[in-house]
Amino acid sequence: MIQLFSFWRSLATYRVRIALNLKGLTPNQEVDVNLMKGAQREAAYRAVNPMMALPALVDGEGAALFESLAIIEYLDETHPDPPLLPKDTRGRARVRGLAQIVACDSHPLIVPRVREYLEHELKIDEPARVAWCRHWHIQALIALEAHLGTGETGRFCHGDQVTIADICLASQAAGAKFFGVDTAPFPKFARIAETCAGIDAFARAHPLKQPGAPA
Ligand SMILES: N[C@@H](CCC(=O)N[C@@H](CS)C(=O)NCC(=O)O)C(=O)O
Repeated sequence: MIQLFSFWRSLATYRVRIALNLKGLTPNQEVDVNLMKGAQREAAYRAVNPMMALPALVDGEGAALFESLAIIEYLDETHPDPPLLPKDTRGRARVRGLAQIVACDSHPLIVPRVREYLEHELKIDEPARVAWCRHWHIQALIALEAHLGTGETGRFCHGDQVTIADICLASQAAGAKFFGVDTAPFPKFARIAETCAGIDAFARAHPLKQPGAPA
């Protein structure tokens, strides 16, 4: 029994949805937590994930798992085929590093709780908030593009197999669209994003394909 707490627009949930699809897993239940209505802060969800952030995943008995990268590595360990990390230690470090640029350095700066704090507590107006989000997106794109310029990059971020780095890259690409960031100046990033978009497991997981997403 797999239960996924999700919201169509959530980029972190998009990452987990891609991993589930790649592993051939379908949640038995998806629980919609409407981030636009602040449902992540209601007591019911706070009891599931005290960080009040999506996603969370319940697998069988026990408490919910939280943090997209931790959930994806859990899925990779419990369902090893296809593997989402390279076999070699250095390769795993590189893939995790690329993934963390997205999930730990860039994405946390643009999530609703940060944007809402900028708006309500610091009284920063909308154009400045948008500039903030775009700035942190672009910083990640600059770093990723440089890393993708090495010989370790192949059809995907690391060689020719999909890894967690590609899952995170896809979420960065979706976020760039949401925030109006042009990825054309980052051709290696854009090429891999396009390759991923052509894979069914990525395409089906896309935020705009989820229930509740705008047409
Ligand atoms: N580092 C977390 C990020 C979780 C996160 O911030 N998720 C966003 C949606 S993508 C969220 O639920 N935000 C709620 C909020 O900011 O109030 C992960 O990768 O799972």
